[in-house]
Amino acid sequence: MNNLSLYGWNDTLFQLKQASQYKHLFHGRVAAVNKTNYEVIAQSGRLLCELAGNVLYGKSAFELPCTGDWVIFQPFDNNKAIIVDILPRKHTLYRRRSSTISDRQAIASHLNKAFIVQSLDANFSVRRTERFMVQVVEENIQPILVLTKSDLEFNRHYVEESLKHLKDQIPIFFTSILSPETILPLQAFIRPGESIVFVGSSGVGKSSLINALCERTVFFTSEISKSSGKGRHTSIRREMVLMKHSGILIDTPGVREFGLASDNSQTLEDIFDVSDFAESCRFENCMHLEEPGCAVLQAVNNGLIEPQVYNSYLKLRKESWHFSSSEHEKRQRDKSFAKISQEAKRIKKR
Ligand SMILES: Nc1nc2c(ncn2[C@@H]2O[C@H](COP(=O)(O)OP(=O)(O)O)[C@@H](O)[C@H]2O)c(=O)[nH]1
Ligand SMILES: [Mg+2]
Ligand SMILES: [Zn+2]
Repeated sequence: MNNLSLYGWNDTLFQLKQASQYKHLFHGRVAAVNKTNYEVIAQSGRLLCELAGNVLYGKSAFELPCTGDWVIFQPFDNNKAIIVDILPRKHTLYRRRSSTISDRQAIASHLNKAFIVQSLDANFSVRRTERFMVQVVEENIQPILVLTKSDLEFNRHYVEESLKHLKDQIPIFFTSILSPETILPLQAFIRPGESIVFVGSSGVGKSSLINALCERTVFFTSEISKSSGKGRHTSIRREMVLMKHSGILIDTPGVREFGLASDNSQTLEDIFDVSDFAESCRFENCMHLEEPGCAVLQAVNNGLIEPQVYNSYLKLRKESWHFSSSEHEKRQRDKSFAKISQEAKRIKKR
């Protein structure tokens, strides 16, 4: 028997369930997504589930269950069930599906925190931290930067200097799986019932960190190849585990590219501290590019915003605009297509 409140079940979710036509059935949380089925943690245990037709065909790919989703199911056999409904998603981490312009891909949902994991060797990158932060903050998930392998040689001064424009917005932890005292503060930072997703490149130590936090081996870790310095891909799916009764940890395989699936310029202004200056721009709709009286440009010229930070802001803003306008266009297209097919049905009936 599982106590689902350990897995994050709460009153808000209970209320959401009441709105479903299937509210009299059981609920559970998706722990892993396999090629042809879903592993769901329910009160009765771990179930293998498939999707009911109405769920499968009534939705876009990004709306199908992802790890962390709460679902309602109809059991049909020992440990087997059919998912008939998905509770509305909150705090979901999306990314842009690679090699598409505006397709979202859901990574995990119902999240409280996101651990952005980077190793203190060659992997450390402020630009990548900013990119993850935009996507995480957009969904009101708290971002945390975890810098791993602190037992290796690294330049602490350089690391701290390059993060100084972010330090008020993201807690930073230095960890090493070789020193338990660096793991304890992170463990204490995770509150009971909270869900945390781990994101970052392959080989940075996400799975090792989860094992250290859980104080047991829940995930395989990879050996670093001596020639390339890179880890092999060992995690191939997103999977949720329970940390010693106090938090839900979701491992993800490293992605080579993390394209923004964001459509809110305010998030970007806030992360990059542009909003403080933007209030003083002469024009209310200032784009901070070359307008006269732009307080943001002035801050760049005065050295209050570093040029590389400003450039990073522009780059991510462009990407996010591109995504949201393409997504908007696609939605309009889908709408007019739905209209045409309805019209066609009506004509047929006549
Ligand atoms: N020196 C050192 N190596 C680590 C640390 N954490 C992980 N590693 C090693 O880094 C490699 C990749 O770790 P893994 O957890 O599989 O990375 P993942 O791909 O992000 O899940 C493994 O060989 C780990 O032993 C650390 O804190 N210090
Ligand atoms: Mg891994
Ligand atoms: Zn401006």
